[in-house]
Amino acid sequence: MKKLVALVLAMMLVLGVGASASALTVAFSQIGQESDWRTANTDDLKSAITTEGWNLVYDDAQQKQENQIKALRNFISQGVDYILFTGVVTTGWDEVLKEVNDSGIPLILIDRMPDCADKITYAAAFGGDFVEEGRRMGYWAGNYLKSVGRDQEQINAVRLEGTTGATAATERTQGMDEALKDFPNIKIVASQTGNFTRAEGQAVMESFLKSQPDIDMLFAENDDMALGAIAAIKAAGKVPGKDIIIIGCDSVKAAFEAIVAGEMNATIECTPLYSKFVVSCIKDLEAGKTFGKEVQHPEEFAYDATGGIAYTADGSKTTLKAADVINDRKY
Ligand code: GYE
Repeated sequence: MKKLVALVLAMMLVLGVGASASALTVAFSQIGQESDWRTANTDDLKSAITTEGWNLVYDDAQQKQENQIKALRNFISQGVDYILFTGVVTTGWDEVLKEVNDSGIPLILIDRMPDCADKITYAAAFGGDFVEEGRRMGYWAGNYLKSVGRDQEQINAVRLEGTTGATAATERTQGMDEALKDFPNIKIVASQTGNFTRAEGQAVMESFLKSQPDIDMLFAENDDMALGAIAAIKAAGKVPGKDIIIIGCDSVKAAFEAIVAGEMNATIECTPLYSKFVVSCIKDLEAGKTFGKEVQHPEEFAYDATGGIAYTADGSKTTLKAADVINDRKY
């Protein structure tokens, strides 16, 4: 009898029959924890993966590319089933992503795309359209000024850029510069990185307020930097949202609160919620479906105090009122 039990157990081991035999292992190399957007993105993906009953291997790189490279190599040696990846910067991924390809582990790109994307193989890609988000920041600003009769006035704007070398920063800058060509009264007089964090947004805004005597507008490439800047503006004795028009990006709940309080003027949406795309993508891949190489962008909106301000080049999309959506925003 004992022999029989041992034999059955051995066969189960060989066949991989057991509690977690069918559970997938999904690894996720995350950038860090710099913003409310990032926290929401991490929580959303982590909880969706575990809710599916899949095993999660998570790594927080603390904003360091070398940590992400190490994490990816660990994922390969652990033989995980899927790798989710977003890169802190755009360049320098060629070698390690080729290693991922050589391992045969399907790679799913999310959020920030690496510049070697056309040279590697990946199963699918989901991310924001950062150039378009930058354009929307510019169009909202120009159209808002028109709506309050200030389109002939010279407007001095400062800009808080995101992490240097990150697609979310360089592409938002690019889109904004493109849109602002249509509004020659808005001039960017200073532009510097605030690393997508509140603390650095505040510190850089403090230095802008000292070096620029007359700031009318602030473009912050994420809401966290806008919120940091609001503290700096108040400390300098100015009224955020009135003396200085503030446009952020992401549309996190804290930005809606600032808009409702009259301290911020608009936020262009960039959703952090990728789990619904990623989970169904993995299920489809398991069922043998394939996806193209194009990045799939979720539908996104823009929000301000009044609603009704056009934020696209063709004027076809207009803002929603932050006060109307604030209670539904979970992050
Ligand atoms: O806008 C910012 C975050 O890559 C889209 O990273 C993301 C950006 C987001 O830190 O808040």
